[in-house]
Amino acid sequence: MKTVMILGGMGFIGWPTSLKFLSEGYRVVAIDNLNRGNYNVADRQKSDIIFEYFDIAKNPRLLKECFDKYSPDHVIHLAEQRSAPHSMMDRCYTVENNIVGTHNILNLLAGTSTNIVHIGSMGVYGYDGKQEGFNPGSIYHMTKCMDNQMFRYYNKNWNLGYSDLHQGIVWGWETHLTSTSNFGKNIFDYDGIYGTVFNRFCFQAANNLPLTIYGSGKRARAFIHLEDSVQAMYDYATQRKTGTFNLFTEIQTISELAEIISKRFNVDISYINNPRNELDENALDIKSDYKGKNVINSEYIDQIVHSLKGMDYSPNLINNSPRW
Ligand code: USQ
Repeated sequence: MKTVMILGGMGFIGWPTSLKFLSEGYRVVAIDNLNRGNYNVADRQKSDIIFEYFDIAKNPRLLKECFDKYSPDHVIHLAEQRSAPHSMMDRCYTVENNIVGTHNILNLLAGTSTNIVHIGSMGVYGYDGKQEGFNPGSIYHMTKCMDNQMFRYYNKNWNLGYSDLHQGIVWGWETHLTSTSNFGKNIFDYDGIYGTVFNRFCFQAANNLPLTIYGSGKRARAFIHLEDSVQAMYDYATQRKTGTFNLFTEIQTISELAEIISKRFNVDISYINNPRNELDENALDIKSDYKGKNVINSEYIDQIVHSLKGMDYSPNLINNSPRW
């Protein structure tokens, strides 16, 4: 039986990825520090997924013990602080967690045949329309640029097999595997720090709250559905494609998304002074290396909004983004 080690294996993308590999017959070892909460871990431990609870940035010794014990064929690396707003509130934590964590695993992979798949971010290019060179807009995106440099170096020196997948904004909630398993719901973030724009708009519509467009909303962004993101990680890991790849299925502007959802659910749009330091308008001429199957459409919007109705929330987390 082949083994995959999924760093961040309990998170929003990590949990569905763990279930995906399990469904494909892998022994799955999910390592997670649960820094986003203890989401259904008791239920999830009833699955055949092996759960190891520690922080890969702080415990390189435990990481080595796990690596020696399980001898993974593939490593999927999702164990990073993944919020751009949070990275501007705690720059040191984001750098220490993301850069040291990535290096700790690379240090173990040097000279082995285990390949690594890492989730990067389309934001490394800066969203000024081009994809030539890195131009990160947040400390979070800066760490993704530095990760990429480390993958290239380990590849050059030790012939490391790596797939650095610069993905667009991952939208959606459940995958077909999380929704049909008995191990509880996937994480869903609606707040202004961890919630991402499309998911936030769906949550706001479900609660009859105005949709929060920052600035004019004429910013174009790349999007990929969670199901496609998971499938892509599986494909790149098992096909051992080495290099840096861009993964998204569609490009939408924030205001287009808000208008579709606003009309469908008859909710207002609220234009808020942009808390972020980013271009107010942009066009994107960028290419994707992966074709996802799922696009944002009214069927998906209805499905997500309806399933979010009735979820408890804290009103003061709707507009809690830091300014930078
Ligand atoms: N935005 C709004 N209103 C909101 C929230 C966001 O107008 O209520 C705008 C932001 O100003 C930004 C855009 O929507 O222009 C996207 O923001 P986001 O919070 O959805 O996404 P972002 O901060 O870029 O980061 C997210 C994930 C990150 C991933 C990245 C992919 O948190 O982990 O890497 O998407 S990408 O955007 O392609 O870099």
